[in-house]
Amino acid sequence: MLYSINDIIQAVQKGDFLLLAKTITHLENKEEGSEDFIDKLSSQKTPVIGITGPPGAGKSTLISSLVGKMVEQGNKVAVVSVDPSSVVHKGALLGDRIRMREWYLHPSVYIRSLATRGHLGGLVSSIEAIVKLLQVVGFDAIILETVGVGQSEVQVAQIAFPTLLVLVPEAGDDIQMMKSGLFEVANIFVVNKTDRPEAQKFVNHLRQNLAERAVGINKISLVETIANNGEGVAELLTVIKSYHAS
Ligand SMILES: Nc1nc2c(ncn2[C@@H]2O[C@H](COP(=O)(O)OP(=O)(O)OP(=O)(O)O)[C@@H](O)[C@H]2O)c(=O)[nH]1
Ligand SMILES: [Mg+2]
Repeated sequence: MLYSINDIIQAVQKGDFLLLAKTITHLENKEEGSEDFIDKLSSQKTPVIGITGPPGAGKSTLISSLVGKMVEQGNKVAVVSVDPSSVVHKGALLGDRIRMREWYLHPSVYIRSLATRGHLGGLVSSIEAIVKLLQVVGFDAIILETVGVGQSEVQVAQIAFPTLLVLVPEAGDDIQMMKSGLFEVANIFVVNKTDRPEAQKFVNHLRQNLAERAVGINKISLVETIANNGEGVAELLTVIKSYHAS
């Protein structure tokens, strides 16, 4: 079921996301006419902020806090979470409903999960289409959350700018991330859960590692946060905006 883009825009303006949601489902399933519909849209440069990192790093908590700051500043925000596993899907979704509870019914916030049933590869083109639609219908920013370390996540990360890699001061995760291509495509490294002991050691180690690699023209930033109490999140938003300004 495809609606006219103007009808979708008008509904979104009023905080009614039903037509948008139905259209996204259509695109997600690559139903007939999807490609044509998307091709006809004029592109918009609405910022797409990528947030990626290992499971449980605090991505959703961070997003909830970021969304709060953005809404406070009068912005309309869409959050797309790409969930790689059907097994944990229901649990993850439930958890997110709790963590982002205050945003689910907010007229300035649209939240959408896309399940991949284990393989993200086939979904990448749908995600591109969905992001293009969200850019056109009147949001001020789009947040794209992905979990994991695979090549497809790297592809998704490249739709966004800047891409945030959320890490936590725990042994193992950092090594895993450094090996993945995500470490190469990330613009902002967020060390979350800095309330944990040994956090500073991790931050120093990471800072050193990044300094050794920082030879190209690409700007790399490191921000420390405690997502569940909002510490560092205002600074993070400022850093994100500095990328959009450049
Ligand atoms: N101590 C501490 N806990 C945090 C912090 N940020 C998030 N958490 C907790 O970490 C857990 C996981 O947070 P989520 O936001 O669901 O993490 P996620 O990265 O979205 O997880 P997935 O979507 O499952 O990959 C939750 O219990 C949060 O309350 C933090 O800065 N410090
Ligand atoms: Mg999450």
